[in-house]
Amino acid sequence: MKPTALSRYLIEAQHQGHINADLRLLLEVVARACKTISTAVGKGALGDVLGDAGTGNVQGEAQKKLDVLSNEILLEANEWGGHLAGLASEEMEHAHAIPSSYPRGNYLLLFDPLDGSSNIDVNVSVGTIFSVLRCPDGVTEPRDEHFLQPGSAQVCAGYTVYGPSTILVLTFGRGTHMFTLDREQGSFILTRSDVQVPEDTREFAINMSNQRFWHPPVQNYIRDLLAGKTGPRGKDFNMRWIASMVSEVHRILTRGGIFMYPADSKDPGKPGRLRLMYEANPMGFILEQAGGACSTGRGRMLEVQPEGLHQRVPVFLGSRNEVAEAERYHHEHDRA
Ligand code: FBP
Repeated sequence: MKPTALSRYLIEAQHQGHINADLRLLLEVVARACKTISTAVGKGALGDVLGDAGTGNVQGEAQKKLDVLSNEILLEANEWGGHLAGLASEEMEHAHAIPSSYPRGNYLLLFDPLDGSSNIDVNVSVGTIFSVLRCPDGVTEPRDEHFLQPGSAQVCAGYTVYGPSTILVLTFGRGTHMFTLDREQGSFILTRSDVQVPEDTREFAINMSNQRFWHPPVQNYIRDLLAGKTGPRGKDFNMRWIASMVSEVHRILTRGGIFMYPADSKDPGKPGRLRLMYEANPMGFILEQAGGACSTGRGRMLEVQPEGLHQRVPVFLGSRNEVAEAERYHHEHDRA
């Protein structure tokens, strides 16, 4: 059978009534922007794109040159297409309404232009994460508050991982599908449809260096994982930590696992490290559509009512039964 390119896949989804023309266009534009980012990431030192930009983002984190460049690529590509009412990014303090000089559409796009960017300089995989929401009726100049919708309201979510191959993973609520970039042809080709995450796992991912700051339920849960065969879980677990969420989620979609970035006492002002709107929610949608789960440890991620564009949350995601197990430790602790 002839391989299916993303464009054809989206046109067929439109013909079947699963997406409308605007959403198809939006996804085509995001995919094109990701190809451009993939080229820049791939050039590495030859493209003069490595290292710090010398600036900080809204959260006070040092920006890499590629953070800034990826943000510009996504902004520029999406601004004039006519399918969006507004955009929001990890790299921008506030939402950006589409200027009145361009046609406006009904969607809102949120993105983390280059997640895991601390890995760029060491040539480890990084990625772009995005989430699509509907612009509330009657709103033509969307502001931050119009983006504050729970993850269950997402119409589409995806990420692109820039690794040995560049892979775009997408859901619009009808399963999770993977498209690999054919670098010669310049198009994304469907390489796995209806991905299913194994329900059980023997692999976990957490930054162990934060152990002394973890709260009791996480301490107890990880203690029991580490106890292995002779502990209460009765099986040995393996551990991975890439420090690049997109790569960790990609591994989990491929062979299962649980990934965690819990809240801790290191900086009590920060309820976790990862951001709800453009990291946890899109990954949650992607995982649920693949039979996995995404939780705050105390409840379904997609049901969290957001309070801020850059809000942080504790994250437990991956194989469904293991995420349920992590939640059990939280509920037991809360009951005691
Ligand atoms: P950024 O959004 O600032 O890139 O941070 C997110 C992230 O890089 C995740 O991709 C990764 O899982 C985590 O931070 C790594 O954190 P740590 O440096 O504590 O291991």
